[in-house]
Amino acid sequence: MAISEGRVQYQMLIGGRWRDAEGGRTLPSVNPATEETWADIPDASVADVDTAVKAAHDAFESGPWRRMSAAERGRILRRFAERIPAAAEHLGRTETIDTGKLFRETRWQAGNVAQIYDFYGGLADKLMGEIPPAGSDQTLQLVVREPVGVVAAIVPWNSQLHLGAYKLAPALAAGNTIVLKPSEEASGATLEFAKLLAESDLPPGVVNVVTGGGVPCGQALTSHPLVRRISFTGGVHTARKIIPNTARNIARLSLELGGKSPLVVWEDADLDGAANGITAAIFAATGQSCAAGSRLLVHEKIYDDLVGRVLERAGRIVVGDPMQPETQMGPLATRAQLERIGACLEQSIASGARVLTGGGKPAGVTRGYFFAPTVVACDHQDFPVVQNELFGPVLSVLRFKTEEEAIALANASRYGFAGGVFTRDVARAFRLARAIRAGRIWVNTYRVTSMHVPFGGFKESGYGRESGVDAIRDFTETKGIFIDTSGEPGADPFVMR
Ligand code: TXE
Repeated sequence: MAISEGRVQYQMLIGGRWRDAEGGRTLPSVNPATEETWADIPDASVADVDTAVKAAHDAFESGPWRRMSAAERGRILRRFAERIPAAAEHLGRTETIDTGKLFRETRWQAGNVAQIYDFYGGLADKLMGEIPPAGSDQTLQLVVREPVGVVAAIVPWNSQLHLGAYKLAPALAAGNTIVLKPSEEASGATLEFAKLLAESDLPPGVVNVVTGGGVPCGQALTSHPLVRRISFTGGVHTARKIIPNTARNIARLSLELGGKSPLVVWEDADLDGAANGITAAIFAATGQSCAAGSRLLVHEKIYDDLVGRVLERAGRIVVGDPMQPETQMGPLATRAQLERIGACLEQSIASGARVLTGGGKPAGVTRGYFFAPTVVACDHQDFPVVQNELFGPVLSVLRFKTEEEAIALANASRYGFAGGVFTRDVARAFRLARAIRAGRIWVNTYRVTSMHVPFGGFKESGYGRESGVDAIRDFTETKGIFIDTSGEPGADPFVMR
C-alpha cells in the first residue's frame, strides 16, 4: 500500500508478491459516508486473473500446503488466527471507510474472523475417512477425503472480511489453495487482511487476492479451467451469470444469495422484545445483510400496538458517521443502492403502499449515501418493495389473521434465506419454524449467529451451506480406494467366480 495525493494505492497479492493490475489500471474506492474517493484498487484483467489462478494451481500441485500433515496445516491457521486481534482495530476502521458499516461492528467482526480461522484450524486434523464393510474379506475398501484444488472465493461488499473468512478458513484447513475476489465497491479491508496473510506461515500462492469488476475479473475467475470449486456470495442476478460458467470448467459451485425474510409476530408475543428483534433484523447494518428481516407480518389483534412500537424505535435510531460510537445506523454502501431503493419505494407508493416513517434521506443530511429507517404499510405483497430484495433499511408491514395465512404470506417469496418468529407459545414457534421455507429461523430473537450452525438459503437464496463443522467437508472430494489383501495373483477377469 502506498499513499498518493492522499489516496491509498493498493496492490494485489499473487503468488506471494504484491502486484499492480496489467497496465497499472485501477478503480476508485469511495467512502459512502463522505462520498470522497479514499483509495484506488487494482482493476485486474483476464491476464491478471490467469496469473493468480496459475499461482494457486502451482501452490496446490507443487507446494507443501496439501502435502503437509493436516495437524501442521491446522497449527499454521491457528497461529495466523492469533495475529488477527491485534489488527482488528485497523481492519475495522478500513472496512468502515470502505463500506459505511458501523466501526463498532466492523471491529467486532474483524476480531471474530480470528475465531473462524481458529475453529477451522482446529478441525483440519479431525477430517476422517471411512472403512466401509467390503463384499469380501480379501478386499480393503477405503474412503479418503482430499482437497478439491483451486477455490475461487467471491465476496460482496457488505461484510467482506467475515464472509471471506467463512470461505477461506474451511477451504484452507482442507488443504486447498485460493483466489479471493472481493467486491469492486469495497476491497480495502480485504487487501489489508491480505498483508497479514502474506506475513503468515502460509506458503506463497496458497491465498491470492485479485480485485476488479465483475467483468472481466469475476467472470474470468469463475470460468477459468483450473478452478475446481467456486464459493460465491452476492446477488441472484450475478449468480445467474456464474452458473453458466461452470458448464465450461465443471467447477463445483455454492451460492449464498439474497433474501426477503419474513418476521411473523403473534398476538401473545412480548411486544417490546419483538420491536427490538425487528429493529435488529432490518435496521442493523443498514439492512444490508442477506439475512435482513424485511417483511413484517403482524397478527391483526396487535397490529397497531406493535407497529406503533416499531415506529417509535425506528424514530430513535441515531443515523450518522459510522466511526462514531453513538451512531446506530450508517449510510448505504453505494450511490447505486441509494438510487435503486429510492426508485423501488416510489414505484410502490405510486401503486398504493403507505410510508409510515422515513422514505428518503434523513432530515439535515447533505452528503453521504444515507437513507432513513423506513417502514411501509402494504395491504398485499405484490408491491415491488415487498417482492424485491432492497438491501437497505426498508421494512414492509402487513397484517394476518390465522396461522395458515401467516405461513402462506411468509412463504410467498422467491427467496428463502431466513425468518423470524415472535411468540410465547413454544409449540406454535416450532410449527412456524418448520413451516417457513428458509435456511435459518430465529425465535424471539434475530441476527444471533454461531460458527457451529450452517447458513445458506432455500429457493432463490441459493444452494450449499457455509459455517458449521460440515463446511470443511464441502471443500473436499471423496476418493474410494480398493486394496486386494489376498496376497494371491490377480484373478482371470473372464472367469466368473
Ligand atoms: O452484488 P454482486 P452487488 C444482493 C443485494 C444487493 C444486490 C447487488 O440485493 O443489492 O445483490 O449487490 C462479483 N462474474 N446481495 O451488485 O454484483 C462482484 O464483483 C463473477 C446479496 O454488489 O452480486 C462482487 O465481488 N463475479 C448478498 C460479487 O460478485 C461477479 C450480498 C458480488 O457482487 C460478476 C451482496 C460476474 N459476472 C449483494 N459480476 C448477500 N448474500 O449477502 C459481479 N461479480
